[in-house]
Amino acid sequence: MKKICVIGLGYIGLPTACMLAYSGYKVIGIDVNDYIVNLLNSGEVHIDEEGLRKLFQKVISNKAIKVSKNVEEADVFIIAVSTPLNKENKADLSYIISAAYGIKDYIKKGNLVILESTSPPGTTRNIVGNIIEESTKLRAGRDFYLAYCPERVMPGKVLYELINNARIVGGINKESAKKAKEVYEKFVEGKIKLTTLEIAEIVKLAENSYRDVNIAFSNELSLICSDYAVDVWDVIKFANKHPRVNILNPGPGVGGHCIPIDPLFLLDNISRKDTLIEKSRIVNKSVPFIISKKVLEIIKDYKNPKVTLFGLSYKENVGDIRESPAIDIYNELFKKGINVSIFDPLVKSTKYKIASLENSLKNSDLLLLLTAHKIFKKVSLDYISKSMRNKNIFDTRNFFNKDLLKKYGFKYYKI
Ligand code: SAJ
Repeated sequence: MKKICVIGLGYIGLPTACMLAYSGYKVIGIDVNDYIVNLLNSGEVHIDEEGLRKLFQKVISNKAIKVSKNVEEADVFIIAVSTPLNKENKADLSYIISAAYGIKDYIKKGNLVILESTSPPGTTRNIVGNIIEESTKLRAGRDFYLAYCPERVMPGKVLYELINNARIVGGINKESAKKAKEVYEKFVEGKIKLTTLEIAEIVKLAENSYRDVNIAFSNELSLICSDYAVDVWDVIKFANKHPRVNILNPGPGVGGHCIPIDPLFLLDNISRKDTLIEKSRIVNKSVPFIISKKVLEIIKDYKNPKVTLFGLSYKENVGDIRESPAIDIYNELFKKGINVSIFDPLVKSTKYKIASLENSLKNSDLLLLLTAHKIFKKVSLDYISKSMRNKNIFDTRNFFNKDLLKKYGFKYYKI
């Protein structure tokens, strides 16, 4: 039985470690964070993802996984640490660098090292490979295998997508890619495609940049339509009848840990300026401020206005608030002295105050819907209309039914 050491037990590392343990590998999960290690060792998980808690409890109770702060010898090392942005909007590779230094003393001839963290092109070879080569006598591709295997899973559907999505595996040589494929094929049912390190790194970044650029198009289209006083959702609905057109949804901005960040990683080492990718980032980043301006316009005649935000998370049906555009909107309105109340039952721990439904709506002048959580459908319009001081709804996700809102006397704004 192979032993796999997974470094980093976050959004990707933990589910991956669990799936590997469930498929029969002996897994050691490593994290530097005491809180996470202690929590996991008490049988609880720190990530809210469907099915994850149950799966983790199964694999920890049958000892298929062990959680620790200390790296051990293993056959395979998977690095799944986070790669945040630094102040210059460049990739902060410090966690990857520490992980590579952390495993170097445990790597033996014939081991396989896989990087999963989203990183700028060249990171696997030039950072992970070089650190191990320089501090051991081993050569990547000759003495140990080196591969890059990005995750492509969607928060909210992580376990399902870990099993069913196609995967791309890049190797420093063919043998390395093949060895990495053997690890994943124990639980991945999607196709596993083999390629080089750099292609696999760019593929991951290209996918998320593609999405960012396409969402920027939708957001720009919504601003154009607003100048023409035309409903962008109707435009999109009709345009998408064309067999080769598939316009995405405009919204309050683009959040999450991946899409707002990965395009910047793709541009990390290039000299070209004024790229479409960079401009799309600018469009998507500007949207929360445009929405905030419109909110201020709607409530300008009210005395001590109160705004209710429905949704703080970056997208529907998850509690994840990383890079959420709702936070920019909250901060912007708060700075202007507006009384802002947030209702988001999916967000569990945050420094932002999450109100009850009742308190969030009481005496409110505007309900601003930022996230299309299914759970919001359960809140009756009758209740909303009776709780608010002024019946205004601003819908950034095309969530409400316009005709129904009219019946209850709401003034309806949407992007
Ligand atoms: N959004 C829109 N309009 C849309 C679609 C999304 O405004 O039509 C917004 C969402 O509300 C959200 C943001 O974009 O704020 C990102 O959401 P998402 O659902 O597009 O993506 P993520 O960040 O949850 O997951 C993405 C996925 N990548 C792609 O679809 C190309 C996922 O497959 C990746 O694994 C993940 O990034 C990642 O970890 O990189």
